[in-house]
Amino acid sequence: MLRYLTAGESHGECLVATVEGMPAGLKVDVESIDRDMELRQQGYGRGARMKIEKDRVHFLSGLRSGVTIGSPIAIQIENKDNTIDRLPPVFEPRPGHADLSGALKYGHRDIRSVLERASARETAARVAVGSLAKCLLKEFGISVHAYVVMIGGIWAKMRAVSAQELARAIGHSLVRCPDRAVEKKIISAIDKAKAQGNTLGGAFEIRVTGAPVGLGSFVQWDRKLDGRLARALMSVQTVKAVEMGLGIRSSQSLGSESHDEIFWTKSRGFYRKTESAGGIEGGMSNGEDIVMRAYLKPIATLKRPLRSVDVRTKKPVKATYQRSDVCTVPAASVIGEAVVAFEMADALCEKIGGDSIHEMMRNYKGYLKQVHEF
Ligand code: EPS
Repeated sequence: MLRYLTAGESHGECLVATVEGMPAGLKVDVESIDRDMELRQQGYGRGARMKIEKDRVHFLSGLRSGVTIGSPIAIQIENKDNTIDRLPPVFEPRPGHADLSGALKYGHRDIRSVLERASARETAARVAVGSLAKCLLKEFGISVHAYVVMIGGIWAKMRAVSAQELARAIGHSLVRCPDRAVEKKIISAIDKAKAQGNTLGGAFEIRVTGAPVGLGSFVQWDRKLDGRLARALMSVQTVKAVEMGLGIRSSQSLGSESHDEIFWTKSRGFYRKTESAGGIEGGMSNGEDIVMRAYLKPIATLKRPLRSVDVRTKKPVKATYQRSDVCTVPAASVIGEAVVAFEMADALCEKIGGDSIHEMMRNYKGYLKQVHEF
């Protein structure tokens, strides 16, 4: 089993993550992890904090000469803005943020003790962990790509392209959207929201390629792969809905239009020509691409704040504002990619087991042979 925890406050000393269960013998591509860290900081619509930070991973344990040894891996990310003890208290909760429920739950009169941990800065640690998981997936030919499909109600037109082409298109986009034609419209929508002191949400899609059939299981609710992926995505700050495949459209269609018919050829084995299920049936990967979408609300910190109540005086006030991003959908897609990569790596470890890459690879080849000879 692969598992991880993160710790750290937005303006504390640093963020840390501990990962357990990573097999021995995995060469960790620190450069690619740092590239993901950098990507999480980017995207049109990011705010002033991202100009201060330069997120990079520092491995504290679990590696020797850049290779995993099977022991827990600890990762640290420095906070340059580590002013937590000098920052003013906050008494005006933001509608849509963790502020009020967190303050009531933990008995914090000063909301800063909530917002410091609830902040999406925590996702830097999750990207580090997910990007590490991508190194493992890569060994088995599995890749995960996330890209923006909508911001502020402006939808991209998606067409089927190869994973490499997709990665190239996203790399060239300021909003990580493969449809260059809508990019300008999205950018002016972000500019408009910014000028109005507002924020924008949106949606991103994630595509996993190369996953073998049979990850996850139908036999118990908490082993279902779609449930695990949805939980991971839903736990990302601002995500308010998750869709597997064409889940929403299917709910409005006939059964005959909603399912992916099954075909077989000697070279491909079993396959589907459509993607309604998003590559998961009965809580298991079916060997096709896994496709899902996450929908994000606009972030809750508004320059033109909404109405709130002072937690001390109970009098009406405007919600707190110090600084904020206007749109974090491109950054959230990087985070979504990371959390999905981690769940896929966990499901892979569960299926083929092993304490070392060598052992996992042997099991993997045996399993693929079994599937091929079915
Ligand atoms: C973030 C750091 C935060 C915010 C943002 C995400 O920095 P600060 O609070 O110092 O400006 O930019 O946090 C939120 C969107 C939020 O709701 O808390 C980061 O590193 O991603």
